[in-house]
Amino acid sequence: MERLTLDSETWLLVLTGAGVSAESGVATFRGMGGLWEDHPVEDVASPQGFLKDPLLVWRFYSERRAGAASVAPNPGHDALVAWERHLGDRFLLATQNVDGLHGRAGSQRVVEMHGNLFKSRCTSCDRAPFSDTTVYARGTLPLCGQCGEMLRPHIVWFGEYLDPADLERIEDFVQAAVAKRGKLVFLAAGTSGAVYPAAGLVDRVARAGGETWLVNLDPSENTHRFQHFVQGKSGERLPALADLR
Ligand code: BJW
Ligand code: ZN
Repeated sequence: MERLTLDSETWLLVLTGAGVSAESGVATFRGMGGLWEDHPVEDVASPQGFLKDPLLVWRFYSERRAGAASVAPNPGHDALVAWERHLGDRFLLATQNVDGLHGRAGSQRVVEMHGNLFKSRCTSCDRAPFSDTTVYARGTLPLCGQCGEMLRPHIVWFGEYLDPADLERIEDFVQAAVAKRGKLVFLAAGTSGAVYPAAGLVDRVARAGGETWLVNLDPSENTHRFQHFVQGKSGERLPALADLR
């Protein structure tokens, strides 16, 4: 297997997707076959779907809260923690996962691009997103304690903008690596490369002159845009991939 050297010149940007949590027992997104209980995923993960049937959407997210609370990080998550300890501020983890497993494993420099399953926010007032682990009973519509309007999961749905501050943090990292003349490396793991803007990060780093790696079970939609492809399970491949110097 090819190995990735992480030395004192390396600036490493990692992007993770659902595949990294698969070995923890969290269903991958496209692994659900694009359906949840016969509903197209776009119906339960879009603002239109929420307006149409908020109870259905809350049932979907409550079920996923219940599922994600009972799982634990796997060796893939742990490997990323070790790399971060080695590289410090020359490491950044951008995750599309909303399950919070990277934080639970011990990762600290994490950008949760698509939000967090264990947070909610108000659909109406200026109350900040807050921690919410509640698994709401079927038929319960949670309301804001401040204004009485509906709460919603703190998740980035299809057609919604990612938090510009999150995208800026990723862009700042790339620019800092270039400015410091570091060796910029991008590694994506466990992601189908189908959803933007995350799927475009490989091109951003390539344009900046960085080296690009993909660790994935199957070839992804954008495999050809990576210089190195390591096929396999992230829980097995990541712990063996890096040479820490
Ligand atoms: C393993 C493994 C193991 C298995 N080890 N590997 C540019 C071009 C075209 C379209 C767009 C574009 N820019 C924006 C869009 C629209 C849209 C989009 O990308 N659509 C595409 C489907 C074409 N993007 C958006 O709407 C984004 N918003 C935005 O850009 O706003 C501005 C804008 C709006 C409209 C138009 C234009 C601009 C928001 C995207 C939000 C995504 N949200 C979701 C759902 C909510 C979260 C939730 O409920 O969980 O986030 S979608 C879903 O996909 C989820 C995931 O985070 C995301 C990515 O999925 P991921 O992680 O890649 O998982 P899978 O299941 O797809 O793949 C798993 C992979 O792992 C597989 O390859 C397996 O082989 C592998 N695997 N086991 C290693 N053990
Ligand atoms: Zn409110």
